[in-house]
Amino acid sequence: MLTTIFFFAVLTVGWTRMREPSVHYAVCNLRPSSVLPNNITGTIYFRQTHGARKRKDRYMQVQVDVDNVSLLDNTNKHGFHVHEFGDTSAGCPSMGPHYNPRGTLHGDIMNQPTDRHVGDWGNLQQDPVSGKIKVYFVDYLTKLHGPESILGRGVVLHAGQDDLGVNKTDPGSTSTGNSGARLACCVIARSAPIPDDKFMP
Ligand SMILES: [Cu+2]
Ligand SMILES: [Zn+2]
Repeated sequence: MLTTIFFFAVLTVGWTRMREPSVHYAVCNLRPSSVLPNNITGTIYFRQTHGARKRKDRYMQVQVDVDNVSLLDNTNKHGFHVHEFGDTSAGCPSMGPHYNPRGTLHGDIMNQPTDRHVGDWGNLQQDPVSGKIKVYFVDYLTKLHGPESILGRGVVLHAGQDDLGVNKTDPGSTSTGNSGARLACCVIARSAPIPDDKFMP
């Protein structure tokens, strides 16, 4: 009898836990690539509610705050992606190719999962006068939990504009969006809860 009660107690607690949404936080401290010196500094904040009831509430929220982006591209746009490795041993090139757990081609953040990499975040627009990038966006595909979690992987800010993979006959376009050199990068790390006011939707 006692065993039965215990069994159901464990089951009930387990079930409640499974249904409880959990909020995951991460940060990434952007620094210049050692192989392409510049003065970029910045922080990227991540928040995601795992198990939220509404689909939209499960999207990953990303706040990007970057300073001192030099004007290396006349469009003022910079490709921005998750790369496979959180490794900066030999500068940002050590982060390897785009994180691509599904074996798909490069694309835009707005594309279907079959037509983009998991961490394809398109372009960030810099302010041409101040050299700052201050952007908030959400992504339905990237995750801070589960088998495709981006924790421990790399984020790269590129010198050039991402062509979003539109030129299907160009291997550069379908792998990296021809985004050019890696200006700055950082490793995505689990963090303590981030205050709401850091996120500016
Ligand atoms: Cu990239
Ligand atoms: Zn990509």
